[in-house]
Formats: sequence, structure tokens, C-alpha cells
Amino acid sequence: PALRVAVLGVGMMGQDHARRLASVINRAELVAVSDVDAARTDAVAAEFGVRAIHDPMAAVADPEVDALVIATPGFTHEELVLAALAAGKPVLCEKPLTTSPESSRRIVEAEAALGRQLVQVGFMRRFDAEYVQLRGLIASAELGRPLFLHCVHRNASTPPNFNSAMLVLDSVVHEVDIVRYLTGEEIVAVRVLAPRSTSAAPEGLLDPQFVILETESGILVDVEIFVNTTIGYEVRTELVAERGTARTGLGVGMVTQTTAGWGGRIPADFKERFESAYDVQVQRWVDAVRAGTIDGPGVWDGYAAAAVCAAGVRAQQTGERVEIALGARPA
Ligand code: ISE
Repeated sequence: PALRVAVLGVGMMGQDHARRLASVINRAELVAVSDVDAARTDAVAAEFGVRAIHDPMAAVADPEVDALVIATPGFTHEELVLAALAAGKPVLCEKPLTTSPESSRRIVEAEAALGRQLVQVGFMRRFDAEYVQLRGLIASAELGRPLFLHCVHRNASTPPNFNSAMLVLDSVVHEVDIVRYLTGEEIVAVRVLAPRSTSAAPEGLLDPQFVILETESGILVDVEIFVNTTIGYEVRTELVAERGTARTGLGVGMVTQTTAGWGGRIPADFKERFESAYDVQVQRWVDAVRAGTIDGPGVWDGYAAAAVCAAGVRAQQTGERVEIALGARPA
């Protein structure tokens, strides 16, 4: 049976997760949404044809909800996650886990007391193929030991009420997690410098900032966090190791620079190269089939390809120019 999931908090991120659960993810079913804004809860519930539960605590307790995605504001996470733990329900909690180390620690203790892991935090960069590759490169020690990680994290603009602390708490938190993931080390120290602020920043917001992290073995990480670039979403990371460098986030997969020159990985096969395309294809096919149709190339496309290919084989064999006539296409 499908995992019955409720999404708590249906602002921008929660709505995106609701959509994903309702239409992208297999073996899971979006069954309910919940938000303190009752009108919004009702609207999103209606959009996806699921239950609206106005009290998030009631959603946690609901016997027809197996698991929870928590996408409410950070300050509500502690109470909700603890309630989920008490109810024994798995949680995917958006970052940050909570807004203070003390409250996060309480969750750590509560889960430890339970004796099983029920909470995953939404640090989605760990599922990004380029970061996975970069982690493998570091682990292989092929380029020697890591020395620096240069990180660029840019957003076009900030939502209302975004303050200077949030550049670290809300934004650089991603680099914090990904550095721990990439290096397998804890971060032992942090410094922040800032140039003058961009004139595009709202009054009083310190933006950009330069955050320097040190890991336990002595890797230095600099993060340029710049959240009012007016341009778009840019997240790049460059590893500098003893015998080479590697960059991610260029939109072309990871690029390395070594004595051999610069280069990227060539996918091993179609499954690797088109992995996400296959996912989308099959999911859209499933959805269309359930609606009694298809959503992609049909038999006419199959026929045309076969016709062209057969002509191609003849051309190979004869050395001639072979024309293709498909004939009329049925209505
Ligand atoms: C936001 O909450 C995110 O998680 C984004 O990934 C980040 O780029 C942005 O700065 C945060 O506010």
C-alpha cells in the first residue's frame, strides 16, 4: 500500500512538496495538507483533492496519516517534530531542523530515546548528482587532500522580513550541511566578513556576506552568500585539492582541472545520462494511462522512425541516397 503522507505547512515549499507527492512520487499518496492559514489549507487541499486538516497537531495524530512532511516556518518545527516522534511517525522536515541548537538537541535526544531514526532533514543538496560526484572524488583521494572549498550561493531576491542572520541560518545552512557531507568532517569554526551591502538589498540587510568555515582536519571553506543579486539562483562549489580542482554547479556536471587538463565525466550509459528523463517519461505515461491517454511519442512516431531506419539500412548497403515516403497519416 502507498505511504499516506500529510504535508504540514503549505506555503511555497510545502505546496511544492504537496505537488511532488501528489504527482511525481511513486508508492506514496498525498492524503492531507495542514496550515495555520485555514483558507490556504482549504485551497491547497481542494487543488489536490485531499483532506484539509486545520490543526497541524491533529494531522500528526491522524490514524490515516502514516508519515509527515513538515514545511512550516522553522520556529514551529520543534513542537511538531517532537509530536511526530511521540506518535512514532516518520518525518521529512524542511531545513532548518529547528531554529536553535538547544531545541535541535532536544530532538536528537528524543529520537535517541526512541531508539530508531524517524526524522530526515530536507537538505536536498545531498541528492544532487554533482555533489554526490564531488563527494566521491574527495573520498577517492584522487586529487590528494582537500585544502579549500570555494562556495557561491546566490539568490535573486529575498522574501519580506529576511534579516541578516537569516543569510546564515536559512541560506548558508545548506553549505554547512554540504561541507559536512562532502568532507565527512565536522565544522569546527566559522567567521563572517561583509563588504558594503548591495544597493539592491532592503534597508538594513547585510547582503552579501562572506562566511568562512574551518573543518576539523583544517580545510578552509569560504562561502559568498549573496541573496539580492537580482539575477537568479546560482549555487556553485569549487574544490581545491593538492593535485587538482573540481567545480560543480556550472550546469554541465562536475568539471575538473588537473595536469591532464580540464574535463568532465562522460556518462557511462543511457541510464546514467537520461536517468531523470526516464523518470519523467514513465511517470507521465502512468498518469496519462490512468486518464486513458498517452503523453509522449505515439505509434506514428514509431512508424516514422522505423521507416527512416529501414531506408538507412538500404542506404548503407547500396551506397545510394534513399528517399522516404511515409504516406498519409490517418486521422
Ligand atoms: C531558502 O530557504 C533555501 O533553502 C534556498 O535553497 C536558499 O538558496 C535560500 O537562500 C533560502 O532562503
